[in-house]
Amino acid sequence: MNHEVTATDPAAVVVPVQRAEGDAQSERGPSGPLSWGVLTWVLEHGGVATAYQPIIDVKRERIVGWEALLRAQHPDIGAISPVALVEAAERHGLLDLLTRRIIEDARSTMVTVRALVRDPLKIHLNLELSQLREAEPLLEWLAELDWPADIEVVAEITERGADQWLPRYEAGATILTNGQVSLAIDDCGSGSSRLSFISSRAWEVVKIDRQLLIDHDERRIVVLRHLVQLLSALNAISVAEGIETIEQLRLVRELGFDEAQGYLLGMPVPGPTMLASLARQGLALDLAE
Ligand code: G
Ligand code: MN
Repeated sequence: MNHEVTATDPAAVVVPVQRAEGDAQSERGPSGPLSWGVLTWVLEHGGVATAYQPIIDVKRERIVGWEALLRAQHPDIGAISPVALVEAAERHGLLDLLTRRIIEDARSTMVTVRALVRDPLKIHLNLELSQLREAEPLLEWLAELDWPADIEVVAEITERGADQWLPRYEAGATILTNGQVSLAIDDCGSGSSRLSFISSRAWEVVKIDRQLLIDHDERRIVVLRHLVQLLSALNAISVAEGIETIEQLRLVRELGFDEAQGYLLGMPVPGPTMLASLARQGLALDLAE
């Protein structure tokens, strides 16, 4: 009865390693802000989808969960950058609607995952810092949402562009943690990130931005090593983002990161593809009764 998501070599853990064209969406997109017309078209005509990228436990070499990622497509434009779509949705007051769509997709996908796999698993969702507000209906809804047993919900909050952790963010975070939703710092170490963010609250997870793992020299490695130790001392799970090479994976393992994510370990794929991949690993034989 093998229901575990295992692999001897994490480089072989899941899906193909090459930079598949299927993820070009995370990087391409029109330049300049998206128009209202494009935004409403993708929302109304099924142009928005959710992709799932595996997160790997570095020591046990197993999938521990997935990050649900926004993907969007328009017939004239092609793939739309999620960053541009989120920006436009926020500008037009439609970000909560977009977020709900992704979370609903993630919830129904995890219902099927639970029918295939018995292990405790995590689902990571993304929220903008601006969505953390006191008495925020989206947060209340998420905190009360019913998930399958043993699915931990982790809300990733990007610290990109944030100045400091404000009381209103804490109020929103408390709604989530009261509903057993864990909180993660996303893109930690990117751009103008602040160390004060890390110490602002008891983050369950901190995801280290992929920039920190590119072009790592001796000094950078010292910083990363101490960062991992710092996170461990704070009881936060450390996740290395954007692992694309075996060399980066070796480094991440050597530095003692808890978890890792990146094209090497698994591309973001549509829900049905992710579920088919789980089923192909024989997991369908271990259906929960
Ligand atoms: O901000 P956040 O970390 O949530 O963004 C995740 C984005 O990074 C997604 O769009 C995803 O497709 C992309 N991504 C995931 N893994 C990799 C990787 O290994 N390399 C690069 N360049 N991008 C990645
Ligand atoms: Mn994220």
